[in-house]
This record gives sequence, structure tokens and C-alpha cells, in this order.
Amino acid sequence: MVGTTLITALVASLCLFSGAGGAPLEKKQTLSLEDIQKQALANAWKVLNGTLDDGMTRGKTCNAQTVSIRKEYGDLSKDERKEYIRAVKCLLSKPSKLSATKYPGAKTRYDDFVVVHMNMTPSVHSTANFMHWHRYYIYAYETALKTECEFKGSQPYWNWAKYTDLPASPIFDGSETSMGGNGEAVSHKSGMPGTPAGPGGGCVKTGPFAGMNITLGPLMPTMDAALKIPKNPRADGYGYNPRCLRRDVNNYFITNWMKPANLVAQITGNSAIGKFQDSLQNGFGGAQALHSSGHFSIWGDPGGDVYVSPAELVFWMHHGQLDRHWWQWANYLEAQVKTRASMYEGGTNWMNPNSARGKATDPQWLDVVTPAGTEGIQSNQLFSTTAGPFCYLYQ
Ligand SMILES: *[C@@H]1O[C@H](CO)[C@@H](O)[C@H](O)[C@H]1NC(C)=O
Ligand SMILES: *[C@@H]1O[C@H](CO)[C@@H](O)[C@H](O)[C@H]1NC(C)=O
Ligand SMILES: [Cu+2]
Repeated sequence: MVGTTLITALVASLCLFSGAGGAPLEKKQTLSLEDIQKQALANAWKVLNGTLDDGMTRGKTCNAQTVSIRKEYGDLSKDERKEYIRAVKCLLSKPSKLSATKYPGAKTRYDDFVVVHMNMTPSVHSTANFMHWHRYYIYAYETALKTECEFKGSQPYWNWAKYTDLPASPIFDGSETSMGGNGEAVSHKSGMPGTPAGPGGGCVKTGPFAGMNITLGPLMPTMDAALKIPKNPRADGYGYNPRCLRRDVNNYFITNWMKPANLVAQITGNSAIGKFQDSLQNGFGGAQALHSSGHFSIWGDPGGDVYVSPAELVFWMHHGQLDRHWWQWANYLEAQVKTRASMYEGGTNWMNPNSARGKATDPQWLDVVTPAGTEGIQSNQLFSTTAGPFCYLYQ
């Protein structure tokens, strides 16, 4: 109950200073995750409707009629889920646009996304552009689904705090409307000291993606070495290494570190973006970090591999939630919307905390998965989900 303790402490310290202006602060004490979502959405609508200024310049093309709403996977209808699955399968079946000599492991259009992430990993994690680049990256994926595979919906997300039994959730239940089931139950140890192994660990053999192979990596594997996952023929991980998609979907992280109170504490306890994004990656108030906890809730190969993780099909729903969490933080306090929209803080290389400071004008790159007309787009165009190239809100 780390999160609850923190909120109690926060509330106590707020009360000390509340005085005459106590009313708005009292409201804060009872904020639930649902309240945060409700407030964020209401404020984001005001921004879109022009009744609240977030400091961004936006054209008229993104408006109440054109904005798309990203939903939780479990809130999609079965037909909507099937349509998403169809589009993902389509990307998995189209040929790669990369050089076969440089990237022999990249066979499909989907693999192009994995290579781009592998190439950019050190410059887009624990850096100033962490949230911004990944927002852009998910948008590129959603755009490819739409423009290359006629996808009719919006990119769904996985609400970390929604399920208490993740393998049984609509995302992983192995039904025809899931993203494939958990990996087969195989005896194995956890790849992370101090954590229990999950109930899977083997190949995904149920649902629409049963029997699927991945081909790139591994580069930074986190599974038990006894599982003997084959090494990539090349040191850079770009060689062709066909092997089954493995998962170890587990409840350890969601039940310990991703409860509603953990999410609320992380959002309400970090008012500057530097601390907000650092604690998403390094943990907050004694809890494991939400970002890595999401990855490790799926685990497996490549789910736990920071470089190759987008080859895990649910990567996009996990990072969709990360993007939503940031959007909630940026929007849930009306008086902070303008300030938070343009906050930008941190370095430019994950291995070097003293690397050059990121600037809001830094260009961001996506190589062969760049959506048309967005080459080298600056971070400051990626601040709002309804400005720059984006036009979406979260339900
Ligand atoms: C913004 O516009 C939409 C669509 O017209 C409407 O449904 C919504 O209530 C408006 N929200 C605000 C906060 O004005
Ligand atoms: C998956 O990879 C294995 C191991 O290389 C191979 O035997 C199998 O034929 C591949 N399956 C598919 C569907 O490509
Ligand atoms: Cu990443």
C-alpha cells in the first residue's frame, strides 16, 4: 500500500497549508484515477473547443468532429478487436522496406518498427524525448495500420490498473478476440532477482497469433537462460533468428505496483516533467516503475528486452497507456494545462546522465516508419495529442 501511504502523506502536507484557499485542495484529497481521467478529458475538450489555452498553435483540422478516441482494449466491441487484429496481421504480412543486407532479420513491415526501436533505444529512453518520441512512434504505428492496412479504428491501450488477472483479461485470454494467449506453461525461473516466475514462459499457442515467430534479436534478453532462447547470429541483433514468440504474462507487477493508487500517486506526486518521466522509469515512492512493470507484466521474448520489445504485439497497448498516463498528468489540473504542455527536461543519451540537454526544438526521427510529412519533426510539435500531427483523445 505504498501508494496509499504516499497520498495520505501528500494530503496531510497539503492540509497544513490549505488555509482559506482550502476548497480546491480538499478536492484533491479524494482524487481517484477515474476523477483524474474525467478531469483530463474535460480539460482536453476545452482546449480542443478553444475555451482553454494550452499555449499550442493548432489548425482547424483537428476538432470535435475529426478527433479520434483511443479506447481500452477491453472496452472495444468484439468486431472492433477483430478489426485491430486483422490490421496487425496485415502489417505482419507485408514486406519490409529495409535493406536485407543491413537488416536480414527484418522480413515484414512490422519488423521495420522493431528495427527503428532497436536503432534508437539509447537516444529515446531515460532522455528528455522519452515520452515525446514514443508518442510519435505509436502514432506512426497507428498511421501504418490505417494507411497501409486500411485499419478503421484507433490504437487501443491497456489500462494497467484495470485487471487483477492479466492472463484472463480480454487482451491475453487466448480467445479469437485477444492478442494471443499467454505463453505455454513451462518450468522456468524469473529473469529478475527477487521476483517470482510467471505462469507462462513458453511459446504463444492460443488465439489469433498462435504459433507466431519473431526474427530480430534478442539483444538484452531477460528470460531464464535455461530456456535456451537462440542467440542472434549477429552481435547487433539484426540477423535472422526465427523463434517462437514467448510470453510470461503474470500478475506480480500489476497486483503489487500498478494498482490505481500507484498510478494516482505517480501522477499527483510529480509536478515537473523531469521527475514525472524519471519516476515512470525508475520507480516512485518505493514502488517499481510503471513503465518497466508494464513490460515485465508481459515479459517473455521479446517482451522483456528493452531494444526488441516492440516485436511483442502488446507493446503498443502498453505504451499507449504510458502515453495516456502522461496525457492525464498534463491535463487533469486546469490551472496547470498550459504550463505542463510545454515542459521538457532531461538528457539525450540513456548511458550518459551528463549528455547534452534535450531541447524542445530537437528533431525526432523514425526512419522508414515516418508518417508522411513529419520527417525530423520537433519535440515541441509532439506536446499535445490534439496539435502537431496528432488528433486524438483518451477515453
Ligand atoms: C466540446 O465540444 C464537444 C463537441 O461539440 C462537446 O461534446 C463538448 O461538450 C464540448 N466540451 C466543452 C468542455 O466545451
Ligand atoms: C518458426 O521458427 C522455427 C525455428 O526456426 C521453424 O522451425 C518454424 O518453421 C518457424 N515457423 C514459421 C511459421 O515460420
Ligand atoms: Cu521504447
